Amino acid sequence: MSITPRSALLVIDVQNDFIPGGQLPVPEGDRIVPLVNDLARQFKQVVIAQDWHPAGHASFASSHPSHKPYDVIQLPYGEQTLWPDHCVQATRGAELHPELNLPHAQLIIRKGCNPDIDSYSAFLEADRVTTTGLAGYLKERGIDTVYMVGLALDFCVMFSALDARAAGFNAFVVLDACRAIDLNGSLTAAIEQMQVAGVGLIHSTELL
Ligand code: VGL
Ligand code: ZN
Repeated sequence: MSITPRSALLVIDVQNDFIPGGQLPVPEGDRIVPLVNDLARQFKQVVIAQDWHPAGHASFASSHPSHKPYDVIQLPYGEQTLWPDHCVQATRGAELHPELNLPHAQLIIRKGCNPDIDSYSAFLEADRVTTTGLAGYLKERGIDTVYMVGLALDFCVMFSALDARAAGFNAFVVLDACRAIDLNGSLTAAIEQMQVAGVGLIHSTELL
């Protein structure tokens, strides 16, 4: 596989709250940053996804007084894992990691902005109907292949990869440029689901 002018890199949720010390830390989340920067230099087209919730978001355990973080509840669109408050719009925790170096990224797509609906995927909200517009943006630019890196592998990266495939793109996840939350077997399940969907699981050495 090789990067072409029709390839884009999607850098997913490399934000302070997902880094150790943040509100919803992904173990070793900070370790991917130098590799993400190196990979990004290989791409002309770089898109950044940013988890960007209003205060009181439906995915926050604090919005459901009888529940605690990591409980799973039923919302109108289906099952929702409840999280600690994280990536609240315009807070320090929502900012991109300070060492992320992506000066040539042309689009930052913010997701999870609807107070009632979560959005792990950078393409489709959790109601599975509302789009972020990202597929249209990429298609209008002639992109046919999307490479994904970032956090968390078993949530936002996986759902973005599945939706990239569903939208007709070739999709690759660069595993060593991701880290997982791994909640109740979510990492194993994510790998399986991506394989079934035809998402290529690759190592950064295949691109560098
Ligand atoms: C994420 C949980 C809640 C992610 C975002 O970026 O994987 N996970 N919001
Ligand atoms: Zn979130």
